[in-house]
Amino acid sequence: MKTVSLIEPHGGELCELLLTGEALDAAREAALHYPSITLTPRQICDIELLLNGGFSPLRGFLNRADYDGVVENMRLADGTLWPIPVTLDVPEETAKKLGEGDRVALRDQTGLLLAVLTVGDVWRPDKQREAEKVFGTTSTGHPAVAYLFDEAGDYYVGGTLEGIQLPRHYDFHDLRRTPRQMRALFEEKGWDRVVAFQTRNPMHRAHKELTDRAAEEIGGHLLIHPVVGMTKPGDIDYYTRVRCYRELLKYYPEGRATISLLPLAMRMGGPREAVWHAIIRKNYGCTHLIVGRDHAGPGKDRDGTPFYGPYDAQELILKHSEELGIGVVDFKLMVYVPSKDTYMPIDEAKAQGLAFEMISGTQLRRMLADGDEIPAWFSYPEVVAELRKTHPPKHRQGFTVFFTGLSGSGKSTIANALMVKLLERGGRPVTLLDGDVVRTHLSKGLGFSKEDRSTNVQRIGFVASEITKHRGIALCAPIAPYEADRRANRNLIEQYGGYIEVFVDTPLEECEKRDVKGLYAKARAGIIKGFTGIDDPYEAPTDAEIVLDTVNNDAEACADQVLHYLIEAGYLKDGEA
Ligand code: PPS
Repeated sequence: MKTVSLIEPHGGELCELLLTGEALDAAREAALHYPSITLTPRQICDIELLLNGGFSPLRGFLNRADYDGVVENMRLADGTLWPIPVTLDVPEETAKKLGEGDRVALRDQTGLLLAVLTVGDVWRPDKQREAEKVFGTTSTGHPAVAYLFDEAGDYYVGGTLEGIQLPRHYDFHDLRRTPRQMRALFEEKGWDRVVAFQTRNPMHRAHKELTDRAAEEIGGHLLIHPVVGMTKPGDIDYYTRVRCYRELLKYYPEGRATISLLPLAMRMGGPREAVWHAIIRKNYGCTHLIVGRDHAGPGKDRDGTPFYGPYDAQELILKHSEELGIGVVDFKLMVYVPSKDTYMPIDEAKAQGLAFEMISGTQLRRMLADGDEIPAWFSYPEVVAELRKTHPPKHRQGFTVFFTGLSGSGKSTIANALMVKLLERGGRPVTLLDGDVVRTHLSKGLGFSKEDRSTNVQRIGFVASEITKHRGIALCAPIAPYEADRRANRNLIEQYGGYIEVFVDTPLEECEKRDVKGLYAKARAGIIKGFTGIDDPYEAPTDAEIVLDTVNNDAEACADQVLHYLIEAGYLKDGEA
């Protein structure tokens, strides 16, 4: 570990933007007459840090000159180092109504007034340039670039803020400290040197060891400062993480460490984000920040290329640490050395020719899903117990079996057969969302246009995702002719449990021959228009988990094939549901 120390205890000037007293009452009153903008979840995170001083020295959302400077060379117009554009993005119709000097009420999604914005510049940014310069890529495999291109409004509104109140939180009150409260706590405890640990993942023994070492190294204390605003999609939810951190905290020597939650919306911007993290931590009164391998990196692009080099973030932050006025504690990956029953940096273990072990986040998830024992050297029993509560083994998770295929392919019959087989086994509740039946309630009134079919299929997906989240079994059997809808459902459901797509691959001729409902005859006669397979498309799945052949196998055999898959894949345990 190498440290660079430039100590200025308890941060620099704090730029809090919250009004008080009569000014607050007057602003509240006046805001009744201003137009409103409802902030997005990410903007709410940003405004919290603007108002509470976490983003000092910013006094609002960036105006154009500041934005250009930040994008081009990481500096505000006055030359101050600032690496990430903090902008208020809005759709064109909102932007068109705004001009310099206008005042706007900024509200959360429930209508709560958070701040008044005095508009400065309104402009259409060059998003390609922003992505390229700030994140070093225009690939939407990068979450912040995907957000910028697909979700952010096309215009930015800059301006200064007068804060009315901070966004409301109903959770973990005792752990949510503002920069001012954090500084006050350090002062009260007499902690002059505090190293912050940034994290968006659960912490285990390796993290405990390295943070302990970092505090020792600076001769000070530790702030565990996890991000609970927005992190990388797919991360472990912060409620679980915070319960884990609380348990871990008990393992530090008395009085060495504390924890506070940071409502930051991460951009996963690697090197630039590391510099941002340093500024924020300094505002929170920390004197040092731990910066590790691939700090705030989004991992790899879709083609497997990493977005940033593993030590790019360390390099950039070290280059600027003097100007930032915060020390940097860099660390290498910590690994477990069984022969010494201890943790040490990987390069030390290698240099000494020692065998070592480690478990990656992905491996840990797999071990939890398989119900495997987590070794004691890796984590603490209380932390593992918390993780197991929200990440039960596969056979305790919910799942969705999504049948797709032409009308008359046999979806409903097989799904029904599977349902009774699951009910026979018992254990978990089973819901069948059959195409025909769903159209009598959930999707009543929808027709068979492309839009209506999408709505229907995605409604089914939404209900299935809720069932899966609550650890039940959802069996769905619509035609679901479009790949995009099936993919959307898969993405949604996989967040909560299993998604198994079953392509009931019955050829059109066979479906037409069966024609149980006489609909193919009507479609051929032109009585029904837009019938799937006749004059409406069916996009056959290419990535289904199971493909069923109903010509050579009866419904029961097909249901057994699915059941067998569910057991093999671990969703069902032999002998129980
Ligand atoms: S979709 O495309 O997924 O929304 O279709 P779905 O909700 O499964 O409804 C299919 C059932 O509706 C009957 N039906 C039609 N199917 C396809 N195309 C057209 N135009 C159509 N009109 C009515 C048909 O009976 C389907 O039932 P299944 O059980 O699939 O045979």
